[in-house]
Amino acid sequence: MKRRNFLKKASATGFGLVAVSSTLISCDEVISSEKKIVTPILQPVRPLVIATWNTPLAVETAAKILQNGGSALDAVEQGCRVEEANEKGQSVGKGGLPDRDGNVTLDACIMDDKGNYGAVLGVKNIMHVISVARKVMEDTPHVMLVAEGAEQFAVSKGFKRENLLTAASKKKWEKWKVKAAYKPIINIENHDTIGMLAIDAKGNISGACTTSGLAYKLAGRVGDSPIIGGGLFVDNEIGGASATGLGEEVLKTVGSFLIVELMRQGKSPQEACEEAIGRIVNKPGKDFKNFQVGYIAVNKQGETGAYSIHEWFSYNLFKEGENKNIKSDYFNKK
Ligand code: SD4
Repeated sequence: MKRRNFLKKASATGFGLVAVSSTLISCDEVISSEKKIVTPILQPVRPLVIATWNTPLAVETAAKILQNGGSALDAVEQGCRVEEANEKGQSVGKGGLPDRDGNVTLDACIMDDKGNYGAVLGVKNIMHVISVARKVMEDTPHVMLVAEGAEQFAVSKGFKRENLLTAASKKKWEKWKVKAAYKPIINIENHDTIGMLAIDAKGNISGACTTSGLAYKLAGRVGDSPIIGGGLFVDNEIGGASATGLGEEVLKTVGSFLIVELMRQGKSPQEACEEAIGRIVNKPGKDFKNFQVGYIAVNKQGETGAYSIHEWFSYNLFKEGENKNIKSDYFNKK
């Protein structure tokens, strides 16, 4: 079969070659002459990094690791550390906004290409919680540690205790305290909670997610970010997904797991993200005007997707040597 005919036939039979960002490397040799079954061989796009919000430095850091032959796991850990150390970002790491009592508590999780997972929840005084989550995954038989136990574990592994409340975040909290209205409304326009997914040169996928959670949350509140299947899920056979926004809504729909399972059933990352947002906004009577949720996803071929409830969600994508911030498509077009 000639290549042109093959392409015509492939799109007519729903192979969707146009939408696939992978490179077609061969076609003739995979056409069985007896059954005429066409199986395009696609070369996945790699290395690749995708991360929530405007996080160019974090993505660049991860991309450099991958370009030097590093693993997706190292890439997502090191990428997330950039945002944890960025004091200007007020929803992650040092400089994160505190809970209503003035304590900065961090949540993080990491998942590798073998399906291993580690997380820490509600940790005070430790900046690089993503690395603590990795230690939980690699050095303990457990998957989650919380609060004081997680902090003690971190210290036992050589992490330094430090004050995470910066002067700028303290000032904002003090201003909030004047009225202390407990309305955990998530800012729709901009955040820096980082969920990151990467594919390395071997084609393996890993993911990580780190946050200080909702500003002025009740002490002890934990959102989706450190919860497997909520803020993050990776299945190396299929792809990965990560979430940002109002964690309660992500958790109620097990958003990241849902996206990966939808991709397993044949949906593209974009279609899967859109359906996951649909599960939130299409609940009868759901008033989604005042909260944001955004998803990113990647599949094994390196196709990516992103979708949010409202405008202004963006993500950074490193692909084919370029690192770009891209505005996500969204549901609430009015
Ligand atoms: C949470 N999903 O704790 C996080 C918040 C977030 O940018 O994404 N903020 O619910």
